[in-house]
Amino acid sequence: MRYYRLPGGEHQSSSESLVVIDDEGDAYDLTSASEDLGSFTELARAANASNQSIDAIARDRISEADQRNLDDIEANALRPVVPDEVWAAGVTYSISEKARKAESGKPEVYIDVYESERPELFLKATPSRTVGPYDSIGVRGDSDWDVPEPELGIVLHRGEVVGYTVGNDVSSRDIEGENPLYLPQAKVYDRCCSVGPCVSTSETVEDPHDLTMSLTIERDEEIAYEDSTSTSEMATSCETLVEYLRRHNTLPETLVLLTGTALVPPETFTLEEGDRVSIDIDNIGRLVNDTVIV
Ligand code: DO4
Ligand code: MG
Repeated sequence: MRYYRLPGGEHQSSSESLVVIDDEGDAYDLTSASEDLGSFTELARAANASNQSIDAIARDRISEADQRNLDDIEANALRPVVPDEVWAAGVTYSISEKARKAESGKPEVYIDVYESERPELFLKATPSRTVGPYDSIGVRGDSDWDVPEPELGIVLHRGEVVGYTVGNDVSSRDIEGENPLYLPQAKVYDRCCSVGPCVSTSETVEDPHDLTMSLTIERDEEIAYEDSTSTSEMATSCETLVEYLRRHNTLPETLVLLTGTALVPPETFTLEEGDRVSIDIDNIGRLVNDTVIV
């Protein structure tokens, strides 16, 4: 099932609601049924405490929940979770390795990491730097070559995989290309990350290594770039990424791990203010953001 965070319903005291779209495609406001289910994190806590799956708890509450209009869900969705930390993996697809080799004066570090067992993992964003659907993603004002990076996001609760979301690891290619040690500046800044529109549980996603992912960038109402690929192209697995992230590293309660970009616009492309970026991943949904210079 797919879980959204929305502004609260008309007759509710809570300012936000946890809304589920069930397997039949109907939407229910779980917070209207139980005030203790105000967010996906609270639902994950309840599942943990009762040793049930997240979807089983939601199914139990649906009969008492108000139905929500499907039309306004994606348009009004907020970040589905507010992750304490967002981490990201790099160079997990062959296309990303090629892009790094082309942009960097030190291509050997990328070839080496692509071929190594240990993945590249980096801290990507904090809650204040992470935006949700239809909010603006940021491009650094001191960078001239910037791209969205569409990535499958793994959602972890207390270190366990509880679902998947869509993520955008917005990045400066020229800052990282100048020197790999500038990676944190190429990756971490205001509005550098977007997640949403929902969390889709592992049962709904089925195989995270077999999902079609598409990227569309619109400029002045025309398509400036579009392409699609599959997560089956990933050279590592989600399990391996999670296993390395957890090593000697106590994870916060809610964390999103982005699994690396599989789509890279041509070298002549750079994001501009006003560009609309849409990322679709099968069985999850579409994450849409406009672009601002920060
Ligand atoms: O090594 C740089 C990061 C690459 C990255 O973010 C990606 O492959 O998605
Ligand atoms: Mg990336």
